[in-house]
Amino acid sequence: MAAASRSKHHSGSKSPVSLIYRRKTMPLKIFWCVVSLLFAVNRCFAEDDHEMEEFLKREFSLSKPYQGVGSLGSSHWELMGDAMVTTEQVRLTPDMQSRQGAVWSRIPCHLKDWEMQVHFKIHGQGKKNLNGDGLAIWYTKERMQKGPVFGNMDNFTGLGVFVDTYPNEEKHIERIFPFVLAMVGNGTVSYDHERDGRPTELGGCNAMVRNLKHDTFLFIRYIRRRLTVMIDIDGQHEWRDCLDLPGVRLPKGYYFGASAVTGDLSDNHDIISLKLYQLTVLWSQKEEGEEEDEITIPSVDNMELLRLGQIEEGMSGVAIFFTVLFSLLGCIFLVIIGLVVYSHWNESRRKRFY
Ligand SMILES: [Ca+2]
Repeated sequence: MAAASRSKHHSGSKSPVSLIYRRKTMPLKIFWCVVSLLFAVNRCFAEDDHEMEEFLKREFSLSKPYQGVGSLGSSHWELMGDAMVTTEQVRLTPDMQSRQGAVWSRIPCHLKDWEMQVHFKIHGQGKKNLNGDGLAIWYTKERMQKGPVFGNMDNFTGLGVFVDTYPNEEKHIERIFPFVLAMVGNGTVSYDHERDGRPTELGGCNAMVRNLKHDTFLFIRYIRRRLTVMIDIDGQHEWRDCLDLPGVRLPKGYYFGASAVTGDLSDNHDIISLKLYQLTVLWSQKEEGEEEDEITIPSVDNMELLRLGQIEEGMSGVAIFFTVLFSLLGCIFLVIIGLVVYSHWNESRRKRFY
């Protein structure tokens, strides 16, 4: 199936925004190659500058005129909650209190390397910080679930990238909202809404995305287990770095989706398009070898938070050891007490006899 769809979408579907991004970074890369040549010869060649091509995958993309979106059986995308399709956008929530909506891909994605470009718009009547709550882009095992994480379920399995427009935590030092934040869940990690997800964040950046006249974009790239999030919100057609993290392990076969929620405060949360590009990159033999151990649970290298489950397992092992140890000591103590009492009783009995 993958080979067929690849050839089908090869023709003329290159990602213009990514090409701009690549052009911008290329001189910098050449500069660093020259610098690194002076210090370490193989650095330049070892870095990840593989030839890369990208192709739009229509089955995972959502764009005007949103043909058949939300209707039964005829679209690759399914709506839920308060989400609505108009000619201009998929409106996840209107600018009204207590709404939640989502749009989910019906097809699991088995691409190894991909890039998602999100054209979105957040706008409403609320003045600064009197609006909420934000929207989320998902790549998860679960789909079509209602819940508290920007309209999606908590304890999700996979990747969530959030555009959080309301600061729930009062004392946000050095953090300006709206804030873009990424999180990977393994099914047991909870999103802390009251703290705007800070305990579980992989990183992020502030992004003044509300009520803008120009187009706003979010870019999520997953390539050779490296997660990169960028934003284009200034109307300059330039990608700004938001997050760049290696060692992010996401299983294949998850679903793309977008969701949003409003509470006491509200906003229109609109998706204008979701464009998914397949990236064809060379993997080194070592990476290919690692890939053979199929990833089944999402994880992030060197991220203790996501290993809570494992730590707990380790702790319970230690706990079992101490429980056994103290039980044994307790038994020995009781035996000694018993012997002492018995010998005392024996002695007093002998005294009574004489
Ligand atoms: Ca928030």
